[in-house]
Amino acid sequence: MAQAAVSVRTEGGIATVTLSNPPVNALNHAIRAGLADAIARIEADPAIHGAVLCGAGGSFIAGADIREFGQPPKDPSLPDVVRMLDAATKPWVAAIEGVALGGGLEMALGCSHRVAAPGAKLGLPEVNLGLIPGAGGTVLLPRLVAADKALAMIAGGRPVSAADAAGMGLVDRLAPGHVHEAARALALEAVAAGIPAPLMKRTARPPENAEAFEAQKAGIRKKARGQASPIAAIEAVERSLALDAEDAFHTEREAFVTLRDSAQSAALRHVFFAERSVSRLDRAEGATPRRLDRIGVLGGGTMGAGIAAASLLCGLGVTIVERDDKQASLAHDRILGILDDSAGRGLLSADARQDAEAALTVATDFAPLSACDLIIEAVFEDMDVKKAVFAELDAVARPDAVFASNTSYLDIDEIAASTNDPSRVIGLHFFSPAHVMKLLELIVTRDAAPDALATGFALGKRLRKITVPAHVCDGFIGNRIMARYRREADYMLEDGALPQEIDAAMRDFGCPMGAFQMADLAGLDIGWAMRKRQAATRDPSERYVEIADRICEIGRLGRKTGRGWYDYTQDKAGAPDPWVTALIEAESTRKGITRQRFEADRSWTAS
Ligand code: 3H9
Repeated sequence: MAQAAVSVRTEGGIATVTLSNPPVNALNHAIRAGLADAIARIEADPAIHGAVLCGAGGSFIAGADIREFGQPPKDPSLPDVVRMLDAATKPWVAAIEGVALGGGLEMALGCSHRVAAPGAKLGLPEVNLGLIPGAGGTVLLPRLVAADKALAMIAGGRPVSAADAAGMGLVDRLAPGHVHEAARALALEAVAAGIPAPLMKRTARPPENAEAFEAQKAGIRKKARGQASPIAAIEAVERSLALDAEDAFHTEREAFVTLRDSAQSAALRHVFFAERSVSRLDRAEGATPRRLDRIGVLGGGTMGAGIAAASLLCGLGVTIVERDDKQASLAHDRILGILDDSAGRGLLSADARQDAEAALTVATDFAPLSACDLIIEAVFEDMDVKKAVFAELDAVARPDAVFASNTSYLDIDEIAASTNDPSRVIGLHFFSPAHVMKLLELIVTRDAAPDALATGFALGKRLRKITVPAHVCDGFIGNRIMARYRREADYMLEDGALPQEIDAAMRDFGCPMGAFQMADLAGLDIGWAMRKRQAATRDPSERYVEIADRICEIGRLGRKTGRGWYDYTQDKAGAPDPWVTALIEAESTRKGITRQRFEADRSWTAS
């Protein structure tokens, strides 16, 4: 029988209120109504002295039910329920395990106390959906923790660990054992000791360092790149500090509703569901992924090293194979460079950095790959080279190991057919830099076994990537989209624009980098090889821009060679290069094109 949306069980004067809405206990109308009813009943019942609030299924609450946004509102609203909790005269202890996100954390803030399991994550990720918290998060959090900590959570959207939450005072107690029991014990203590003043009756806590707080806000504004919600988050926290709680609560709600009804939030909510619906494939449905502890990577160039680092960063063991000692040493340095960079950015603790290095094996022969569960080749983009590599793999790999090709364009069915067992061959197409980019294309080969495909999805999940299945075809999905988009950018080059102008317009629009910067980062050789392959079948009447080929022909292959569309020899970020400008202008002249001026279109900023 399905569990009720809200169930209440009372023992020894303490009620345990459990919310259930699988899979993540999103706060839909049934939950809100049931909880409002439970709060009122508990307030009125003299036999109940306190309550524990928990989520069913091993996790607290992932937030408001995003599917309900855009539908006519139904009372009680989430802010109403949070206010009821905040005003309760009896102790309410939130028992947090799994996640307490968005409206889920706001519920926990409404409670008088919070207990968290060590693995729990607490956050206000609304900003990622183009929103700010709308049930009191911007009012209650800065009344519990220092304003700079609150702003980081509200405008950054990234959840914090239970330990960090305890450190800042967001969580009263960590519960290494049974979180519900620990919450119950705290509720009993609070019955005796009394509860603290409701957050709505408190004043906001100033930042620990006023100057650093201003710098923090400036950093958030700079990173927002046209997105409205981080700016709205700063404004909401500023109002929370300046106004009394009641006024701040009302203005937060108004700002939330404006953002909720905006095109940006609608688009980001669409992306949220699209990213989840895309990682599905009937052929892998119900299949159990194979073991995934150690990944083999063939080739330690930009891509291979990136894949290895991405895997190490997510706790997997990695064996990387290069053709000789010199290349192996370069691959090793590249991987450690990425780990150090991640540690430097605070994404990896010193201990985790050491563990990751210890989990790395670098080899110059295939024998150590026999210990790997999944082996990804990232060698030179050439069919014969890839087939030779897979033939060698057949001889050393375990029979249940999955083989994956990271090819960008080659026919993986043909590669698979050259192996002893094509059912274990899939494609895993990473995007550069592989430890950063979230997209992973899972190429569904003709004969792939369902559990080999499920293993590909499992790896994507482990690496925290969005795994998109694609069938075997030239360029799969991402690169086919890229090819069209680059074609238009190349036409613009010949017609009058310069790479730095196009890239600047794209960055202004909100892209992290422009098309030419991105090409330099990924390396220009793969696209060049693809264009050479397509040359024989290209329609001669189709417009073809040769500028990129001219650049590659003299060995400018992007960042890795110091020069590409930009010059990286003096400026690490890449400087516009007069040589490239002269080449582009010469190509326009050669084709008899009168160069025109392009302006960045800023009309989109108005919507
Ligand atoms: C908010 O709270 C606003 C308030 O401040 C104010 C309101 C007035 N709603 O990601 P997964 C679904 S805004 C509805 O694959 P995981 C998801 O679509 C909200 N559905 O699992 C998927 O469905 P399906 C603030 C949701 O284990 C299934 O659950 N909260 C919601 O990798 C499993 O999800 C957030 O932004 C939701 N809120 O990750 C948190 N959340 O199976 C958003 C999930 O049909 N959620 N679903 O495809 C997450 O970050 C992750 O889903 C979570 C689990 C970490 C919870």
